[in-house]
Amino acid sequence: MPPVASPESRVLSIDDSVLIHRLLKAHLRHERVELHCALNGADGLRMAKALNPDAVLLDVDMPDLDGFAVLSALKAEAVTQHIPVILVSGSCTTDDRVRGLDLGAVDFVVKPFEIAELKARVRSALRTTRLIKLLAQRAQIDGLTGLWNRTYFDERLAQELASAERHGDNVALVLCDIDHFKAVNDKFGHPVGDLVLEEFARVLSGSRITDITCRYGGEEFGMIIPRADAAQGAIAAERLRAAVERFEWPDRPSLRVTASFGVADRVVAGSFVPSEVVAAADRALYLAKQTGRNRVCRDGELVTTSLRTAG
Ligand code: GH3
Ligand code: MG
Ligand code: MG
Repeated sequence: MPPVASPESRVLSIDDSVLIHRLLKAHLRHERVELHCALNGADGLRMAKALNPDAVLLDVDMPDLDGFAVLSALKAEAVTQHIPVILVSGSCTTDDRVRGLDLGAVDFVVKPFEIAELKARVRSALRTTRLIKLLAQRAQIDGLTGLWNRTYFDERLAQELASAERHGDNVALVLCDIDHFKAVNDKFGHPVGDLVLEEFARVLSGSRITDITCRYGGEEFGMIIPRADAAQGAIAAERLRAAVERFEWPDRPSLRVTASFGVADRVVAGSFVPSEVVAAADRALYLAKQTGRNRVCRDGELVTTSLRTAG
């Protein structure tokens, strides 16, 4: 299941004044904020990229790289462009404020500042970040089941395969499709079909925490298992197949749901290309469907099947 966001926020202060850093450290101590400090623009940029802070407090008047230059650089990079930046300046001319806000700062504070006001502005910037993160996460979560969605699946599979290529690891992929699901909708109605999908997703996500379970689309699901081969993937798939088959559906004693599973890994697929690994797992899934459903197939052969449907 998608993770819950961490409660602690990271704030990066970029200021050439050690005094300002000391003041912030003292006053942000009780704000559930992890404060990081950089004494010049170049270090600040490096730290912003490495730390991915939730907000940046940026001094305008610094030697070498000034606050406006740092702000422009932060906004030009994909990894840092969404971090809200509060400019802190000794000058309060309208021109400076307009320039800062036009460059993408969310706020502008004039030195010497009231600490209570600065804290309120930091809290406001952090609320913006939390909202952006929440929206970004929602865009990757399937609304019905709460599992990761297809967008996330595609991104994550590409990442895991790239990482496997760098480290010489394997990656297993399990594709799973509910058997005769159209008949469940036809017999019990679409709302019951939806409940089955929700419950089915709960059974699937009961597997190990390192497995990445996604709704691939409709009544199809995908599970990415990093650093595992197809044989290990097939064991995980068989556990899920049996759990689904055993499941007693609340209030629907006549309902029986089964699913078919296809397993591959990047070695079997002979490729680190996501679409080729998906195609290999899909071929195995097709075989599971063709040979009777409610079974696990891998590398063009049947691995396991239910005692109830065997033969
Ligand atoms: P097979 O064993 O060959 O997979 O048969 P099937 O009936 O499961 O496959 P088919 O592709 O013919 O039908 C899939 C059905 O899944 C049709 C579609 O209406 C239903 N479905 C897809 N998404 C949803 C959903 O979000 N909710 C509900 N209730 N049904 C859905
Ligand atoms: Mg299907
Ligand atoms: Mg199906």
